[in-house]
This record gives sequence, C-alpha cells and structure tokens, in this order.
Amino acid sequence: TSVMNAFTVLTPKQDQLPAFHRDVLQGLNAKDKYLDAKYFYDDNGDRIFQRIMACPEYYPTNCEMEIMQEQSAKISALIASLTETFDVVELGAGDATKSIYLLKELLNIDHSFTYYPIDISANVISQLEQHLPERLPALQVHGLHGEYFEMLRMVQTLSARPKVVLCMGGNIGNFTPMETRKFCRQLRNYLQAGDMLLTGFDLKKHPQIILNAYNDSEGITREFNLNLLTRINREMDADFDLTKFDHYATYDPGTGACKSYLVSLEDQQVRVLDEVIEFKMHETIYMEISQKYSLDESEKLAVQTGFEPVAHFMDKKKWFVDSLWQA
Ligand code: AVI
Repeated sequence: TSVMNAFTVLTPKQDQLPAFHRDVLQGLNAKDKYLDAKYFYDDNGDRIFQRIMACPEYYPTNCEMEIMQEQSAKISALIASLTETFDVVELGAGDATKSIYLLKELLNIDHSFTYYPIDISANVISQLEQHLPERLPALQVHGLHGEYFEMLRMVQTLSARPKVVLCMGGNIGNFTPMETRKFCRQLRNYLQAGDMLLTGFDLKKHPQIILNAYNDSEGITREFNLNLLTRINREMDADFDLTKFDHYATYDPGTGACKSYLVSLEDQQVRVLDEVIEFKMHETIYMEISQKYSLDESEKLAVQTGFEPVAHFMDKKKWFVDSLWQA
C-alpha cells in the first residue's frame, strides 16, 4: 500500500494533463484571464499567420524581408570575419522565407555548416525539411520540433561548432521585457564566448502604424486570436461560442507594449474539459504582447544579458532592425 500511496501522491490529476491543457486551464482560471500566444500556432494558426504576414498593414515581414534581401551579403561577411566555422540555429524558424537569403550567402562562404531550424510547430518543421532542399540543395538541414531551450540543448549534443543563432521576425517581442531579459540571459548561458545571435526587433514608430498592424482591416489578426478558442474547443472538448468574443488591440507608445485581448461580449459560461469557466460581460482574456523597442533599448538589452552589440541592419524606413550580437 505504501507504493500505491506514493504513486497516488506523485500523479495528481493536473500532472497528467498535457502542457497545453494545463496552461489553458491555469490561464482561464486566473483572476485576470490570459492564454499563451505560443499556442496560436496549430496548423490553422500557421495558415492564418501566413495571411497576416501578407496583409498590407502588417509591415514587419516586408521590412525584414528587405533587410535580408539587401543586406545578407554584408551580414554573412561580418559573421565570417568573426568566426572560421559555425552552425546556424534558428529559433522560431517559421517558413524561413527571410533567413533563406542569409543561408544562401553563408553557403557561398562555407559549405559545411548545418542549419538547425527549431519551431514549436511540427508542421512547420516537416514543411521546411521537405522544401528547403528544393531552394538550397547544398544546405544540410536538421529540423527540431519543440521548445527553444530543450531543442538548443539537443543541438549542443549534435554539434560542438561555434553557433550563429537566428531569432528573426520580432519573435523576441512576444515576450515581456522582463521575460526577454531572462530569455537572453538563458540563451547566453547556452552559448560559448564568441557565438553569435542575430535577432530582430520591431522598432518604435508612429503608434497608429503599429496599432493598425495588429488590428488589420480584413480582420485576419482577429481570426488569428479567435483561432486559439477554436483550438481549445477541438482539443479540450470546450464550447466557446466565437461570436460572443471580440478582438481588441492596444499600443502604449510609452512602454512600447502592443497587447491584444479577446473581450467577452456577454455574461457567459464556457465548458473546458470538465470545468466551467465564468465570463462577465466585457471581461478580457489577455492573448499576446508584441513589444516594440528603440535601438538604444535593444543595445541595453544586449549588454545587460552578457552580449556585445556588433552591428545593426535596418530597413530603409528604419521600422525594423536585425541586430548582430556576440557572446
Ligand atoms: C510572431 N510574432 C513576431 C508576431 C508579432 O508581430 O508579434 C505574431 C503576431 N501576432 C499578431 N500579428 C502577428
């Protein structure tokens, strides 16, 4: 019986839930309800995000595309001047449509590196492994599906070469500034002195331009947020009525925080697994932060977290920056 008791104690019900179920229930039971934006990216979420990136108001993709298309040769020459050999690890690789320009230039310099794309979406990784060889036949690709640091640890066991880590697309902006500092410090701890990080920051600009990017006129961002409720309905046997929630985006130029919420349009009860979640009319679910930075703030972040800022690569409008840091 003592074994039985120990077993019972060690496996309370919450521990048996997949992380997604556990995090969703925790967020919906919190005093200020929230959901984690990393869960936006199921297959349908990936497709909606592709449409966001193609919509006219969502400028970051075009800005970073311009940087990669026009400055990849410069960036790769700089990387090559700082290290002889390297492997490339990309955090949140997505469809790699931007990093592909840099990978191409890096291949011109050194054929022997391996590209390790890491993404939370299994679908994204299998697409990359399938399609990258068509675009860059000489590239060695080893995709990893999972959380950034778990997969980085995996990369360290696979390769001892110096690392060039890519964190593009303003993915870092989806952490709060405090989480970002923690993330950069943690990343620094995974890296060796001399390793490099190329990281994107969406820069502060006219607040209306930012707000419009997260509240597009076609309602694609709205759909993107609501899709997480659809995912919860499907995967957690829930009964969210999507017509009873609205999308609301805010941008505070003081702090640089762009946040999105879903707003309950009435008093309502939603069943999620075997729990009932109560919503008051106009109660919100905090969905996502997309933090905007100044160049100075980005440099300060580098120094605070154990990196040296080496160079900034901006688009012509100066709306977005990819910064190269060295550990
Ligand atoms: C993935 N990430 C950088 C996007 C952003 O701009 O924060 C996600 C996004 N959310 C709404 N629109 C785009």
